[in-house]
Amino acid sequence: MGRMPGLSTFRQSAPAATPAAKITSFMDMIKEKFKAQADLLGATIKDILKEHGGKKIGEVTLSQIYQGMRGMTGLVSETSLLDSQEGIRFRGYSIPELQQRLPKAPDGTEPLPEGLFYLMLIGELPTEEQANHLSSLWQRRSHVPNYVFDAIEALPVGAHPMTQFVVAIMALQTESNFSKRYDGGMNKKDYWDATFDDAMDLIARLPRVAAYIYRRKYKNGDHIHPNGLLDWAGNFAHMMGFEDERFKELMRLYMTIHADHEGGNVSAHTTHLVGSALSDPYLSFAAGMNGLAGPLHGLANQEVIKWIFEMREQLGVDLPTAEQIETYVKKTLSEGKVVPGYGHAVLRKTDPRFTAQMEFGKKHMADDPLVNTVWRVYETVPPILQSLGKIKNPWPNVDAHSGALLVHFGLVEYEFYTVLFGVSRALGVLASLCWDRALGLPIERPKSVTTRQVKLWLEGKDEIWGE
Ligand code: NMX
Ligand code: MLT
Repeated sequence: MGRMPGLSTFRQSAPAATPAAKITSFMDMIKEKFKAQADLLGATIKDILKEHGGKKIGEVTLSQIYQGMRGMTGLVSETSLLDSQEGIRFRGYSIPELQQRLPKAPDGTEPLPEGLFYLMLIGELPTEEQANHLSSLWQRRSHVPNYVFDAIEALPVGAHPMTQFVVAIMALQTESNFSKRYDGGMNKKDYWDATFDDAMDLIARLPRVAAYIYRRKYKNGDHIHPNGLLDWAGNFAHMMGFEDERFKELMRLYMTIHADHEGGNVSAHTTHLVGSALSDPYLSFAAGMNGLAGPLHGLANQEVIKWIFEMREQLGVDLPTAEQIETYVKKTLSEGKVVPGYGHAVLRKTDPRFTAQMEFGKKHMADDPLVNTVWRVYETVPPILQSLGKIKNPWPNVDAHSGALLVHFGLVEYEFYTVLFGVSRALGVLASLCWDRALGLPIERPKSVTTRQVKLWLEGKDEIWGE
């Protein structure tokens, strides 16, 4: 692969707008605030467990252990909570509330993801100044060592962007504070501190790595320098090569709404599980991203747009009619495939993340035929899925909408979409990982059984498990 002139200076630059001292004291301030909150919550949990530790929170059925533990409460995650009817709330705030209450970019109307991260981490809405300090802090920490770019370059350019993304995260792992300090004999009471440092570094670096992959794969390696005056998502858009202010606003919204979906989804749960072995945040997050790359999870965002493009191509129209969509959906189902972007393991109503994107579409591109196709699919698919009688949620999830908005602005390379999801998901799962270590959560290790043992238990011939 040819290198563009100026690539070496591109690789070295690490911009920053706010004075270093101010940023260092901001980092100290949020660390202190976080630790104080964690100590408080740790004490509360201790009291709860002392008094109520033996209380049952539910019962586990055989169906649940054979069928993906659906509906089984088995985890604690502080950053967000999902209600099957209402959708996600981040520290108690719904998406429309966040759109109102989180700080915005100058002249912007969408929330800054920096604000959401602060909220998830500290548990309080940030001021505009705090969100801006976080932007500057991440700018300061965004330097990506050259060997990370070399690791990406070692892969064939045709490698899936998620493969390139995970390889880059693994290359970055050599930078882990947690890992170095653990090797040096770190006291367990300091785990949270090293996790915090790694989380900040990783979040700061991901847009740079992701944009590098995008420009490498789709723009002939013509890389773009970061802009130290922009916020995290705005700068990400800029480094990918998108300067339209509306696209930057879309990125701010996108990075906010994809960030977290309580603790049990595959990417969050995997990050948490791997982190429980004291694998450092880079190892844990890379594991989570491998889960996000599955088509039933984050990869569904590329599958949706691919499915719509194929439908339009087969029908030879830009905006298919409801009848045409119905026929195409039935064909998809008859071929033993899922309709991507529809259904959910927990949600039982339209995902509010879908609705937020629909509102964005109505505001900025109401006449776009692809966006209108998404809306027509929304009118057509649920009754068909419902009529099958087995699908628990016939409504759209977050992935049903995102691609059409991105295509509108020219981000048509749909294999890249899951990387966008992954950059956003870092905010939630890494904030959670800080909490895991601050609360001293232990290694996760549920009990498993064999079907032979289940049968013996059903026949009354064996105790199934025990302690
Ligand atoms: N199209 C066709 N069949 C479906 C769909 C769908 N969209 N959703 C569920 N089903 C099937 C499912 O495969 C299962 O079939 P079978 O009994 O033959 O194995 C049956 O309906 C019951 O499944 P549910 O209990 O309703 O769903 P489950 O909780 O197991 O799975 C999903 C949830 C999200 C994996 C599933 O709805 C799905 O595969 N959706 C399409 C892929 C997708 O959009 N994933 C993105 C999820 C959001 N994200 O970003 O992670
Ligand atoms: C997510 O955002 O993680 C998805 O909606 C999947 C889930 O919640 O299980």
